[in-house]
Amino acid sequence: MKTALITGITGQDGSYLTELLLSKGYLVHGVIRRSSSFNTGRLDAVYQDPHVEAARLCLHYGDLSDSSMLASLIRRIEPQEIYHLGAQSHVRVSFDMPEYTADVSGLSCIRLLEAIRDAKVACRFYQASSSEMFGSSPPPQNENTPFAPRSPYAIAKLHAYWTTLNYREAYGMYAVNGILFNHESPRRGPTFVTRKITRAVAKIVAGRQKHLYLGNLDAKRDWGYAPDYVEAMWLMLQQDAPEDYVVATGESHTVREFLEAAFALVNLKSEDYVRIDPRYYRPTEVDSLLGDAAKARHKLGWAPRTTFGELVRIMVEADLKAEGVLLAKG
Ligand code: NAP
Ligand code: G4F
Repeated sequence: MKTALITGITGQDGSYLTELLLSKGYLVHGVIRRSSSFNTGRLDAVYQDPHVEAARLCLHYGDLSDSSMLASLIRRIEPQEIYHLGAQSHVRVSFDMPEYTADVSGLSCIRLLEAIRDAKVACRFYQASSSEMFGSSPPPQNENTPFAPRSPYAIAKLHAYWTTLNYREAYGMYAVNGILFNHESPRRGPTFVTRKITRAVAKIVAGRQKHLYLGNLDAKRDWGYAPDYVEAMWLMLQQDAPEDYVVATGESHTVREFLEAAFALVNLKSEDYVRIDPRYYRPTEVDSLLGDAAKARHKLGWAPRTTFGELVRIMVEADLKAEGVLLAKG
């Protein structure tokens, strides 16, 4: 049985990756933050009572700012694979908390890589890098596109990106960057734009919300489906040699297009409900992301399985269900 450690296990990607690894027979360890309320909701479907001897999901309290905790955990569980998904992952929030973001989304990568070196374990390492690092570089973006970061979040992620590459070159470690473009799902955090839209659609239909306040509707994103993307993460750690990969759909849409598609599913017009609130503008915006995932397709055999239209429908339907409303078929 292989052992994996996931940071950010309670997040969107962490929960889907946990399901994937458990289905492949892994023993999965995850780092969770101590919180005054439960933060394991996304893991409910796979949660296992730690008192059961054969439990294959083990959760450990910790924080990405705490090197000694991370190091002792790695020494104790000796994972063969580490998926470093934990981060302060909200771009707009990174302008409000730049130092914290640099620490948790940037320096945490060094903490983990140093812990692996120190423990002398043969461990493969995945760094959750981001298309946000491409910033103002014009689309399409691939592994050779220059980085031009536009947010403290992107700068933090670049620190981690270069650290991963440096540890691979300097110490011969199997350490890779997955440069993932935006990926969404019904488990997406509610303050990211897609989920904010689909939740609002459902609440408007249910009569519980009147308006939806948004920022820049002209930004373009390459949106995929999170369960498809965690498969690419796993594939990256199963190769003969460590390399970095872009993961994307190769299709780009504006926020306005996502908005119109979501409202159209319930036969409403977005302009009747949407209001623009400048508080959601960013001091510097990433205007256009469109990924070229040819390398992942050829070398990993990976391809997205879910279209833009299917993604919008999956998310709207899930939020309608949560509000107790069913969407008519067709
Ligand atoms: P997410 O839903 O925001 O999850 C982030 C995870 O990190 C959560 O489990 C969170 O714990 C944990 N975390 C945050 N601060 C922490 C800290 N100080 N110590 C320990 N854990 C901490 O993010 P996601 O969408 O799953 O994304 C996963 C990773 O991929 C992130 O690194 C993100 O930056 C990166 N990424 C995401 C996308 C995307 O489109 N989703 C694209 C490219 C890269 P709580 O649950 O307690 O908050
Ligand atoms: O959904 P968003 O907040 O995602 P963003 O900034 O692209 O970042 C996400 O994808 C990155 C990959 O490129 C990840 F690394 C990162 O962790 C995160 O998962 O915003 C998407 C677009 C932006 O252009 C934003 O300005 O939507 C625009 N937007 C318009 N109104 C809004 C809103 N974004 C948010 N969050 N909230 C709004 O009201």
